[in-house]
Amino acid sequence: RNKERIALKHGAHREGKRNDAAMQKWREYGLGQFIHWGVYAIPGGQWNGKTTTYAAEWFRTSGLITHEEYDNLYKQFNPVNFDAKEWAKQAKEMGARYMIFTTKHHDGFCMWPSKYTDYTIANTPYKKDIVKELVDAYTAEGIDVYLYFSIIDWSHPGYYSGGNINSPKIKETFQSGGDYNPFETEEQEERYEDFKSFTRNQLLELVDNYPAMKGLWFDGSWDVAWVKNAAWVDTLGMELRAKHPGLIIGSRFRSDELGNRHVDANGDLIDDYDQRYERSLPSTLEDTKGFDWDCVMTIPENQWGYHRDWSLSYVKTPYDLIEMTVKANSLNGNFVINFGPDGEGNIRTEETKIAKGVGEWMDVNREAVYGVHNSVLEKQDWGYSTQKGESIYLTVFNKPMNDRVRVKVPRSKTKDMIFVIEHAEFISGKQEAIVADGGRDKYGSYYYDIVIPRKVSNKKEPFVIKIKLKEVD
Ligand code: FHN
Repeated sequence: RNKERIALKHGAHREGKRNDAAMQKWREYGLGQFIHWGVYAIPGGQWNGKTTTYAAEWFRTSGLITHEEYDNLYKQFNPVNFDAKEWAKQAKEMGARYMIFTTKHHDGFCMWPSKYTDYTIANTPYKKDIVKELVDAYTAEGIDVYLYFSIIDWSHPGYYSGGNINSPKIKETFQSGGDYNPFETEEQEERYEDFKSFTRNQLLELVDNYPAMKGLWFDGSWDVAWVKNAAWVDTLGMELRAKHPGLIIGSRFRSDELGNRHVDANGDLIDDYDQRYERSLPSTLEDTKGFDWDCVMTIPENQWGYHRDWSLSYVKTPYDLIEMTVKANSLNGNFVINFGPDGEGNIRTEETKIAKGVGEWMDVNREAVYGVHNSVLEKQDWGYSTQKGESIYLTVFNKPMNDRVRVKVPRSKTKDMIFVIEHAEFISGKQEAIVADGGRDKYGSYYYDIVIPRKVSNKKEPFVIKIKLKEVD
């Protein structure tokens, strides 16, 4: 944190973490699901025999379809196979404890029957309120729902970008003093006022319509036009929170008045958790700056919406996703796996298989993922460790050739005391582990070897050892 505090009106409204019950629950999720679904699922990255390699949910800008063609796709949107209960069941089986759903992506198409535009699900052959079906089905499964909402809306005549505040040139101009005006004409600025009212109306509508949802997940808030309206956005955030006590909003909603996103000019996190980890994970606890955070991850590379051709990039395996999940948990974050259902409402078979793979592992090892935080152990080469109360979970991804997991225990703060492993067990089958002396290094740190029995060693998946430490003299 910076020493000299800058007086900000619209920076963070809190120093440190939010600690009410809703946020504590958020912190304990461990694993979540993201769903990107909208009319872009109809082309699925392909049009007139041509394929885009770019993100399928951006298909309107791919150059393969005219804007007019794209803007009329909704007239065909009829996902007859959509079964919210089936999706929720699958997410539950995967082990997800929260789900984020795209109510409106950048194209502006609304998956709920918004009163404020005709470009909604109500005017498709399908007609039914998809957001409601999902909120109800997931909530019934005990999975908390968060509503994704794109600030960018290509369907609204008043929408205007002004450029991306992340571009150094734009940020510098914005911050160079004076009253930076991103608008080119007065008329544009006036129309943006309509867009702001529209956005506010839609957000209040979502909060009113779906009281069971737990939070709003914003995206596309990098436009200078939006950033310029930081004071207004801040007020809107307060209005939404007042309507829905406990509402969770991440750092992608608003900027401070100096154009800083996520973290304000004083180094404080804006809103409830850090949303910067898109398809990336922090490497160390220091990287996270002690903020709450989650990571959202695609299964192929940067395809969020449905793309017919998954041969275009590497496709992550359940193993990859499990490793990222546990790594995230070991650094105090939640991990969120994205799904992109097709235009008929099917979750593709590859995704179903992956969800099953992750779920089978979670079935046995969920204790190492849910409600945990970073452990007192330092990062070690065999994998990642998490902790809940006195239980420390070692999730082993790199199995040593000698079938012994060497664990370095922390040094005691009290002279003449040392930590020993009091108890160790493999959580699959609750099998007690043999712990042998693993030596001591010249700095006075102690090591223990946990012997991996053949039954565990023969398995291909990562395994979890639960240990308890005890301080002895
Ligand atoms: O442009 C979007 C993208 O399509 C996707 O929705 C991701 C999800 O985090 N967010 C944006 C890029 O940051």
